[in-house]
Amino acid sequence: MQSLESVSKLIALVLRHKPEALNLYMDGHGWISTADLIEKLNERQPFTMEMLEEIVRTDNKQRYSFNADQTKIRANQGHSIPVDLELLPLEPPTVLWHGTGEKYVESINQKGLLKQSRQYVHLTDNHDTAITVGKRHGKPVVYTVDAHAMWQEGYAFYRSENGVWLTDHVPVKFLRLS
Ligand code: HQG
Repeated sequence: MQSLESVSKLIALVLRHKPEALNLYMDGHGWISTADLIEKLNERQPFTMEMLEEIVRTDNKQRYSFNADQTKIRANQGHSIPVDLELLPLEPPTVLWHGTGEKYVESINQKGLLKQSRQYVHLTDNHDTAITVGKRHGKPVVYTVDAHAMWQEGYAFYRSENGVWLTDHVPVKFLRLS
């Protein structure tokens, strides 16, 4: 039997990037029917609501949320497909951080932080988290983002259900290598 961790990876793929991988319908707010998801996963290996609840409850980044009656499930952030998570603009902390790979520094220093394939640029209020995220891309480097100045100039920030800060683009003038 596959581990819950590998099922979780598949769920992340489906809920963030590719609902069609399991032939599932996603609504405009990123929700997928819980019953349909369980049915599709159960076609591959025995899979129950209890297992899904455990994945959602124990996920180390709290990547997923159920709606109130648990009939629907969605990813809290990280989408590459356009979904409206109904997040409200929120004043950010004075500084935020972005961890990335050293190999991207030259390009980031020219163009600022771009969202690339995702819906937003992902920022964190935790420096250690930024280092961990950066390690996913090779030798890590961390940028400090002058979020306060951006907010004052009218840039919108959002915070996902699991505490990730999101924005559309961080121009170079708000970035400092830390
Ligand atoms: C880089 C994980 C060149 C950017 C994490 C990043 C996060 C540029 C990469 C979430 C650039 C995109 C997202 C530019 C940005 N030139 N490279 N101008 N601007 N980049 O994976 O932020 O574990 O799409 O620095 O915790 O690394 O999946 O974004 O290195 O919250 O739940 O382009 O994914 O969460 O990479 O990670 P990604 P990310 P999960």
